[in-house]
Amino acid sequence: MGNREQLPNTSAHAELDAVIVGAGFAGLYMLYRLRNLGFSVRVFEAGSGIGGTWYWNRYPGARCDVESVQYSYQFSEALQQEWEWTERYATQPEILRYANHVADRFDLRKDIQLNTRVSAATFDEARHRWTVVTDDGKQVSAQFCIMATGCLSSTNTPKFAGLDTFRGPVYHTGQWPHEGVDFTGKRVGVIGTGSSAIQSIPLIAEQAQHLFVFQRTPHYTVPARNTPLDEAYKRQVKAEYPTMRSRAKQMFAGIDFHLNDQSAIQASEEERQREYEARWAYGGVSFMGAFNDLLFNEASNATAAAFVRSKIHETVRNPALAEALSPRYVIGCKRLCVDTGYYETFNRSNVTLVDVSKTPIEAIVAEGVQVDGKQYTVDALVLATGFDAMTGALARIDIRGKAGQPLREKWHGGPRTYLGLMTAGFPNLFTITGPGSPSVLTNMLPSIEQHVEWIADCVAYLREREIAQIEPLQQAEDDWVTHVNEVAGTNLRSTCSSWYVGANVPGKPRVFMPYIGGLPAYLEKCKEIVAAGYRGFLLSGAVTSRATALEDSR
Ligand code: NA7
Repeated sequence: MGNREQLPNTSAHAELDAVIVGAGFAGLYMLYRLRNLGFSVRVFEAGSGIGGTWYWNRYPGARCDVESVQYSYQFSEALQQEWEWTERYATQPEILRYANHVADRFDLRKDIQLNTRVSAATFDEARHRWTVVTDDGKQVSAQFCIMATGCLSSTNTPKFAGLDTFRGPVYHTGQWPHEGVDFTGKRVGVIGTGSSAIQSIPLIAEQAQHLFVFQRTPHYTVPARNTPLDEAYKRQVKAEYPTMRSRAKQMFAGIDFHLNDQSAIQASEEERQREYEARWAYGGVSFMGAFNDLLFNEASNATAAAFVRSKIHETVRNPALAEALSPRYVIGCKRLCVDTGYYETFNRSNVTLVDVSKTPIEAIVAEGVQVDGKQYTVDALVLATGFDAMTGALARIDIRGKAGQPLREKWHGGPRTYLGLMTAGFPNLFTITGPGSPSVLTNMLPSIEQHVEWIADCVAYLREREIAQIEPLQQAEDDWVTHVNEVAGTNLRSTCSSWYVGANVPGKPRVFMPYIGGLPAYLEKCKEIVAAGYRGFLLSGAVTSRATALEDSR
């Protein structure tokens, strides 16, 4: 099961309890929860397989930069006991195998329709239901429409003049060919130096005859120190999973790591150096936990930034090149990258860094890339140019709420939500890890699980009381948006041009999209609101007829 031909229920008359858009980690778990509640559910997935991010991002070196034992579901103890992670940071193929294992283990595929992109969703006010239209022209009706569309799923391809005249293949890291790409003997150009570029560049450089890296802004990256997981460690983690997971929930980013609760500027130069060296040697994003004020105090942040720059200069032999690779802005402002051999790669004789910060890429021509009147001849181009983050996937769907209002219009000046879960005027529409929730600032898996569980509890609550719809009150949403913006203003992360603020997509309104108040505060807020009878939400309408169960219509 799983492709659209084999699911007979996609007829013009299909009546479901819920439609879920996307079969990544959010969609899979949402399906599991709703099915357990006895809801009739259909998942639509644009890809020809499940796994979301991990289905699309198959570029060389793609792996998670949260440790595997933490970047995994915790809803099933049996699942976490039986699954064996092999490396500290799992590769894309391993994570995709895990997603497929979950789908099989919980028999999820029978309700997932692959190769089907949702093109529109319109709220029918009289019936309190969503009409969801797919790209094959079919439609279904569902009481609830749940967007599990991902935060980084709509790729960003800058409008380079002449891109379509390039004579060779062009690959986007976020839409990598399934059969892989062999760059042996090729001259390759990589545009971008974010996380996807930083992971793929060392491996492309090993294959290519010559690699040109077009860098607009250097990114900070710390070594991963990836390693195979030994049996003793795996046994220990499995024995302690519940404790580790609950510790993680107390952490700002939902990741269990040691935060040194000391200010960087109050520490001595020697203490700072010792702490940064220890974290650099340990590897990974816990580098930012070296001191408690790195993202709140510019002077503290500057000490961490200077330390990383010193490491770049130690690693890269050519001082001018090291300087060109050294960022000069707040560390952690753009998402901190985690690498294996990135800076070392620039010591290779077959790698050239092309600085496009002051003289942007003029054009792509048939033979390559033109910068500042100079042509860089390449046989293949890799666009590591990122995503229209957080709102891009939703904006691609023509979503219309009450009175036919388009979501794109409502969010014209930036996304507006209550808790990142719902938006006023669009009843019964949920966004898993939507803008206004901690989402991308946290370990995505626990954040996904929390949203899925919140939504499942909410729809069960409505069903028990035969209530037809829920939507945020305008005031509650306005207050939440104000709070999200206020908190963003206290954090150094909002101070630079990153995809968190939409700066990578020309014309996108500059708004800090995720909620930066930290996971513990957010979890508390969500709980409180439910305990107060869904404070800030309007629950209305009586259910007249229950949707026909999917099983009945087969
Ligand atoms: P990112 O982090 O958004 O990186 C995209 C890169 O592409 C970044 O270096 C951009 O430079 C560069 N870029 C974008 N447009 C252009 C143009 N027009 N010219 C030159 N360079 C350009 O995307 P990733 O896929 O690497 O990572 C996204 C997230 O996925 C990552 O944070 C992890 O959470 C996983 P800029 O910095 O904007 O100057």
